[in-house]
Amino acid sequence: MAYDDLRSFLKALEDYGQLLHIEEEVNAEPDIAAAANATGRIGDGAPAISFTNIKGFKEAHVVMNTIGSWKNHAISLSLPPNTTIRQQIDEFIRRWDQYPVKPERRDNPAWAENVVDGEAINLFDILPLFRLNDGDGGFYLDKACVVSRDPEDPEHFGKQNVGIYRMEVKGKRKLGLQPIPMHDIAIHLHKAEERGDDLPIAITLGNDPVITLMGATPLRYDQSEYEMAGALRESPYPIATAPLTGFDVPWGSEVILEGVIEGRKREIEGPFGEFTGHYSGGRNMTVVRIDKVSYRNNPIFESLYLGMPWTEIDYLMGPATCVPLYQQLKAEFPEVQAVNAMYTHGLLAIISTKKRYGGFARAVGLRAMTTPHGLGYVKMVIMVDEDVDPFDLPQVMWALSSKVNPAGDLVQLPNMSVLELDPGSSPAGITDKLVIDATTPVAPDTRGHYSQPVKDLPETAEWVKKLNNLLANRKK
Ligand SMILES: [Mn+2]
Repeated sequence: MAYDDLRSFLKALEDYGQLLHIEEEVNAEPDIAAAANATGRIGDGAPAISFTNIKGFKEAHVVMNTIGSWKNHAISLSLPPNTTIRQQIDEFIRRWDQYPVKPERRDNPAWAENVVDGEAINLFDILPLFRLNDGDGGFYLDKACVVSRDPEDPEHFGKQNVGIYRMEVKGKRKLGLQPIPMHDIAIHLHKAEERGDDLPIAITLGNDPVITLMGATPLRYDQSEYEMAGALRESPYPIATAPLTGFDVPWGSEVILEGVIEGRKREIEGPFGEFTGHYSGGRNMTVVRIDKVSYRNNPIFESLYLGMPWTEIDYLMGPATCVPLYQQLKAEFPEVQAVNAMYTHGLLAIISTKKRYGGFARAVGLRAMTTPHGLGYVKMVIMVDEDVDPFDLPQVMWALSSKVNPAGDLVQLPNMSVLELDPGSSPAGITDKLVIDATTPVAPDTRGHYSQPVKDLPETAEWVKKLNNLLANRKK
């Protein structure tokens, strides 16, 4: 069953025993972030955590790590909690093919219960803010969806974008926002600024998990995140009209902030501990002015801890990165079998493919770098044969160790694009990229002497079953 809001998702997590209530009184800093950080250190079944007893805060309710384990990721897709990673990705791919599913417009969103306008806005009153890492330059909103439209084509539903961008709360109604140039919001902002305009935005906080996953998924520019959310949750996605901007926002959000990115204005933002496991420094970023806030009574504040992998963001972005890369490659190269881009948001990707002819795998690796996500992320690709599972890292290591001769298997491309947050890039945003071809050469590439592969014996599968049965039934 699909979740229409954060609260129904929390209920499902609770029912599966995947929501832990922290009842003792905690300090907003550092306890909330430290506890969320700890969920990434207690194994793959980590729960979401909920705080309602926070020293100095009145009626605050903060939830962390809602998607931060494979169990919770499965529940976010309405799958049984023990669904394997590979099954979750296969199901994600299957549902993706149902795109587009038209959204359902609903009236009377709960977030319309309270409204504050203009000078009366004080985000510090409405949001229980706290810092995440001890070197952060301020309070961050890092799990909110930001909705914007193409200023040259504002009625185009698909070009309306829903994305997650980090935002620093800098004043009562002032934010800093990082628009990564490869992301859709940067295209909208660029068009607005060319016209000398501000870019209106609607920021939605406290959302159902599927729109959060979609906000982190690199769709094509004109593909609608709401129509993909409908496909992914297997029912029309509920949207409502935001009162100030008229944008389409989730019907089930806890809080809606509306305002503008002020055109041609930049101020220092950061530092902030990032998904790369490194801080970004303070950099010039855009400035947001909030003009209207709408929120539910006693809104639940949702945030996400990130830092040294793995943390919630790695689970959130893992399948959401693998699946679009797979779908976009598969559309042109049906030989592609699987894509594992779960490491550091796809800065590294492992791709298995059949080969049409010599050099083919290297060509597929290059293409991955020019997909919408690849432009800003895919810095290294490991290409493996069709019988190697990219999700099985020992198999990948076998391919790397036995199939690679650097003399012909490395393709290094100088001075390519990557997001500035990549700590190795120099200058920031420019890096060499590398394809490592760990596939077996095929004609006319006749390098090496791979002879005949040693395959599992034909009877092995039968023996796997037999041994498993014997083990399951043996006397303790
Ligand atoms: Mn988009």
